[in-house]
Amino acid sequence: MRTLRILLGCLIAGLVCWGRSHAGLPLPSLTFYGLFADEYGWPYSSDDLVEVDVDGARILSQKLGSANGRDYNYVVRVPYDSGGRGGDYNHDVVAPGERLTIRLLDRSTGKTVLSTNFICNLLAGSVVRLDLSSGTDSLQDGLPDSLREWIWDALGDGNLFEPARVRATADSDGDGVINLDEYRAGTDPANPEDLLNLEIQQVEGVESVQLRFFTVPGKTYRLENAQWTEAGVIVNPARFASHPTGEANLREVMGTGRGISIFVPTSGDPQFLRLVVVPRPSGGRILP
Ligand SMILES: [Ca+2]
Ligand SMILES: [Ca+2]
Repeated sequence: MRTLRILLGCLIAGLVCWGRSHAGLPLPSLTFYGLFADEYGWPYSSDDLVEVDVDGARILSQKLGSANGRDYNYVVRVPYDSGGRGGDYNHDVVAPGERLTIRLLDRSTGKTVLSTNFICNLLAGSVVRLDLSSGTDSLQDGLPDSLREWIWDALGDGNLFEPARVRATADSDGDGVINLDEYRAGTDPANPEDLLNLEIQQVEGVESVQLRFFTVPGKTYRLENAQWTEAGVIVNPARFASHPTGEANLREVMGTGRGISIFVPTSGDPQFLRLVVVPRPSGGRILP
């Protein structure tokens, strides 16, 4: 009898929750993930909160994750249904046509740091990447104004800062890499000692070259090789190994905040290789 009561209790609780949570037909959840970064491009700390609102009502709040070893620091799964609400509907889920807000909340101040909202008309089960940065770009050349000010404070002539004094295409610290490329690579555009630099050396006794470079957490690196053909230059992803004698079956490596070595087999023919920081999509994108 006691077991039956418990079962009945669970069943009734389940029915109550069902009635309150879903007004329409439950659909596969929506998944949102991406990187919340500050005005300098650095991921926010894991003490902050990711929150989701539907038409202004909070439905979800969770701690921000860590970007260590990966290029995103949050993943939220939002319950989805087909809509068609009744009078007892509350916003525990999102339905097509409702406004969805995703924001980053500073836990210590309770203030919203970053926020985006949109009318939700996604396919059920969609996985969407949303990257948000707190930087403004008044010149619209890809460089956040705060980073321009950082460069100006470190290298300027003491006059008042104006965004137009530091442009994305300039190489302010003279290390050979323009400010925009340093921003994309996560290196300091005001420090000539900090840049994405590739050291190359032949591995003794093995038909392989070692490529060593310093990596930045949250960045993904890809190696590419160029081939000259009658139709022009063709650039393709190059495969590499994690050890001198390992199988070259890797295409990308994630930044760790430390130096990383990758190994490329040599065949005797000249190879033209370059290291690329994989560009992150701006705004949101729906993955297939
Ligand atoms: Ca530079
Ligand atoms: Ca630099």
